[in-house]
Parts: sequence; C-alpha cells; structure tokens
Amino acid sequence: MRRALRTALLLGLAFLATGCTGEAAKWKRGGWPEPVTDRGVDALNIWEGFLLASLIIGGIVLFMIVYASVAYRRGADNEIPRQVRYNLPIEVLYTFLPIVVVAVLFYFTAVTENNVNDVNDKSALQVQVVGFQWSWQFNYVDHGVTVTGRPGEPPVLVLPTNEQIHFHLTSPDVIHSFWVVPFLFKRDVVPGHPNEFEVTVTKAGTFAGRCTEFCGVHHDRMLFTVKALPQDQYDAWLTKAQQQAKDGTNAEITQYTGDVSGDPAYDPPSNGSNL
Ligand SMILES: [Cu+2]
Repeated sequence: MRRALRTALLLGLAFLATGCTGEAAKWKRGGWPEPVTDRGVDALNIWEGFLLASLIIGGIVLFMIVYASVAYRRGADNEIPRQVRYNLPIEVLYTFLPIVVVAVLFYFTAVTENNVNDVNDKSALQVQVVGFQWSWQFNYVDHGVTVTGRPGEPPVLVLPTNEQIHFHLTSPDVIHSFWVVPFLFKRDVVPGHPNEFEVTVTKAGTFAGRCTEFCGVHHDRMLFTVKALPQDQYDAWLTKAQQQAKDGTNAEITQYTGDVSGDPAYDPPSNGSNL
C-alpha cells in the first residue's frame, strides 16, 4: 500500500516536473488551447480555478462516501449499525459550506465577466463584423476597408497585435456566433441587436475562426481565419488593402461605405439556396 502510494507520488512529481510545455501544459489547462488574447487569459484562469475546485470538492465527497460505507458497514447479518440523526453541528456545516463555495465561485465569475465584457477603450481599433448566411464580412470602419468572404471562400480577418480592438457584431438574417478558437471567447451575432466586445491580441499568428451557432444548411461553411500581425506588418497590410479597395484588384476587398451603428449595407451573395 505504502509502496503504491510512493509510486503514485513520484509519477505525479515527474508529471509536474516536465514543465508547462506541449502536452503537459495542455493537461494543466484542462484541455483548452493556449489563449492568444488578454481576455483569453481571464477565461482560462476561471476555467482552471473551477476545474480545480470541482476536483477538490468531488474528491472530498467521494472520500466521505467511500469512508462512510466502509467504516460504518454492517458487521453481521443480524446487526443494525448505530442510528444517528439530528446532529446539529454537522447539519449547520453542510448548509454553510456549500453557500461559502457558491459565494466564492460567484465572486470570481462576476470579476471575470466584468473584465471580459469591459468595452471602454476609446482609442481601440473599430472593427465591424457582419455574420450572414453563410460567411463573414469584416469592416475596418475608420480605414475604409471591407473584407467579404463567400461560402467556401473563407475571409481573412487581419488584426494588429498589442492593440485594443473593439468588435461590433451585427447580422442581417439569423443568429450566428463569432468564435476565434484560441481567443477562448465567443459571442452571438444577433439580427436587430448589435453586440460588442473588446480584446487585445497578444500573440502573432494564424488562428481558426468559426460560426458557432447553427444557422442554416451551410452553417459549416462559415469559416474564417484570423491573422494577427505585429503593428508594422499590419500597417503595411492596411495600406495595401486600401489600395486594393480603390483599384478593385482583390475580389475579397472593397471600400467600406456603411455605418457601424446602422444596418450593414451588405447584400449577401445569392448561392441558390436559402433557409
Ligand atoms: Cu452562422
């Protein structure tokens, strides 16, 4: 028994000692991808905290069940174990403890939600996202550039790193949901109810984007890609995109004409099927 315990302990230590890279780090994150935004770190922290809390509480409950059923099992067929009821201190304890646990979890949830939902940066880059059946449009409203995807031709959302980005989400048809996988965040794109959120991308790279609300027969084609670039490379892309918007050399990029607070001035391309 003691040897088994020691082996388990050594294995656990060896697992922790492998550090926070690769597979081990993924286990430590409870299976989540590595966050690439400031808000993603908040989301990951609360996920890890809740996972740890549930493991500890689950472990304690399981231990008490197994302990009670072994330690207080019936000794002989004709014997009834000692019957105990109305133990006031224990009943107070298991009324009080869950309230404390819920209050602590509620507190961390509220703090994280406030951080993640904060949209007060006036200097943020304004990007309007239009989710439509069945692709995406990205409007760089202050820079006159519109990027439009088509079903089967996923658009690329180019973003600068280390700059706050304010997303405005609108839909002309049904409910979609904007999800960039390693942002660890998704938000619904609702017709008639513009949604918004802010985020700072902290890592350069190419990330998968999805519609994560079943929105019709071609929902699965509502893919997009996020390309996060360092500021100088983003500026170079923007200059080129503005030129392409003017001279029409890129089918995906046009000049932005709409207004971010109004309905998107966009007519979805007809592909012969509509729900
Ligand atoms: Cu959709």
